[in-house]
Amino acid sequence: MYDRPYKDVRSFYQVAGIHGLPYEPYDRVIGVHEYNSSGWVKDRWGGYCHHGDSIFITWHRPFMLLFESILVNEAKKIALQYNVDEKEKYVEAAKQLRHPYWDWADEKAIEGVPEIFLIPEIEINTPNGRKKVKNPLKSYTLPVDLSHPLEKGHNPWDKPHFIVPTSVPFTPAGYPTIRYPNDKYEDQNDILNASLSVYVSTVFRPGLYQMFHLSEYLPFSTIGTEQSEGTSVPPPPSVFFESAHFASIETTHDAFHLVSGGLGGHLSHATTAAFDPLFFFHHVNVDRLFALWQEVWVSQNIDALGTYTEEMNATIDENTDLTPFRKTKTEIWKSSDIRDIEKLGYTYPQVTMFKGQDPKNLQAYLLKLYKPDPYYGLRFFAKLTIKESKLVGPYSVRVFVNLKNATAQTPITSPHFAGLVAMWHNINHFHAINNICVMETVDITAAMKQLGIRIEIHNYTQEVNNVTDLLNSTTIFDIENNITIVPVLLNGKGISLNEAGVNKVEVISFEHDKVNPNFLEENTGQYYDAKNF
Ligand SMILES: [Cu+2]
Repeated sequence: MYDRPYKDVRSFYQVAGIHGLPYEPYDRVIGVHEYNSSGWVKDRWGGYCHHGDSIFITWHRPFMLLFESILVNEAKKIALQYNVDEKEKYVEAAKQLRHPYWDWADEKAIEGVPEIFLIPEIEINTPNGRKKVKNPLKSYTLPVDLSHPLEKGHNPWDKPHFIVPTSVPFTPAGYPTIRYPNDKYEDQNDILNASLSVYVSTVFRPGLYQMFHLSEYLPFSTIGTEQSEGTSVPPPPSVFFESAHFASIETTHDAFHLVSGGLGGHLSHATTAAFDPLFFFHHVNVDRLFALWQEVWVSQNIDALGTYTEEMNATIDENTDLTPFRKTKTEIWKSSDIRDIEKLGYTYPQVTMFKGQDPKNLQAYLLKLYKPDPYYGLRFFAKLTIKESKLVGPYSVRVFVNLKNATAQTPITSPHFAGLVAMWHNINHFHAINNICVMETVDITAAMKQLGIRIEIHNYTQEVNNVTDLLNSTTIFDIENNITIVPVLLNGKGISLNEAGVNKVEVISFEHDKVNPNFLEENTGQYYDAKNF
């Protein structure tokens, strides 16, 4: 795929270029929903990919399928080139080949990115014997310029005066994709692994743990939003309101993008992410998480995707074309076509393992697999409301517990660091003009435990305020003193809450170990305190 001419639709360049840059048609699909009639052409997102809407997760499925089918076809061709005594083995292997996933929430991920993505060279058995080759999983070298040259000093060819860019990196032809570049345009894998290790326990595992409890498609699939108070404009039709208090697959996915690319890295920006080969291992994993979630919650319910249309109008629903992915010469895949992965010709190990069993068994397995820390039971969350149009991402909003003077310089390895919200996806224009806020949560339980903060279930009857007869809401939490919110740009620079659009923080708790819990049921939660900014 790397070696094909870059204009060939089977080339890595063309397939990776579907997601964001270079904003050119793939396979001549120019899309029926091009944003050209509403007067905001200038701001429009030029890639095909969907983020921040209900088909984020379904759009990426045919994307992975396309990549995988091209990859497998290449493998089949290469297999035939081996000499007679090896050929059969390789032909069989090519038939079995599917694009692998990397589970970045597995406990092993705490040790960092697997070496196969980091080493510069690998030794493989080619049809012409054993050879050392440039490792195709470490980076992809651009055949043509990607994006446009930045200010002087910010372009890789400016080294040794290269300054890592804060915006979308410019990659000249002949330069590789990169993660956490230093001032010589070299990968900094030590920073990548150190940051990843923190994210695994603070963001990824708690995120997936929450996500596998969600029984409804919309809160599971995308970022929760609400409209700012005092806005008179009616809500845009494509926006889903009143979402979960919890992590969705998309928010957890966003955090992976931030942490894997770092400042100036391709994975950090939706416009360039798919050019890093690690992107596909990440997104096949996201697809796997989707498939597992479907097994837990949807397998018995053939109308499940109906929830797409319940909350949405005709703008985006299960019949929206997932451009540019062709199902046939004349038809484009739709979300309603890609529900059943087995019909699409693939599966995942844990899906097969639990086939035919009560979905609760699979859920229990997944909850055990991603249990963020040893403490089941009552879990505490900081829920943040962030105005989406304030600042173009990527940036993160960090949450610290009991560290009032925490700043952007406070290391995320601090025991006070609870987790973060990744503001990754591009500003959705509908959201911008309608003052849409995203609601995201950070699980602060592990940090509280580590700091010795009492988290056992309180005997609330003891804590009713004698005067008001109400529960004493500050029994555990006094947000002013206990919770510090620190927004940080990719370059490590701190910004104010106002600049980052942070409007509000609330602290809530839920019990996770109730039988068949559904976090969306209001009455399962305990509300402690809120602070507006
Ligand atoms: Cu992604």
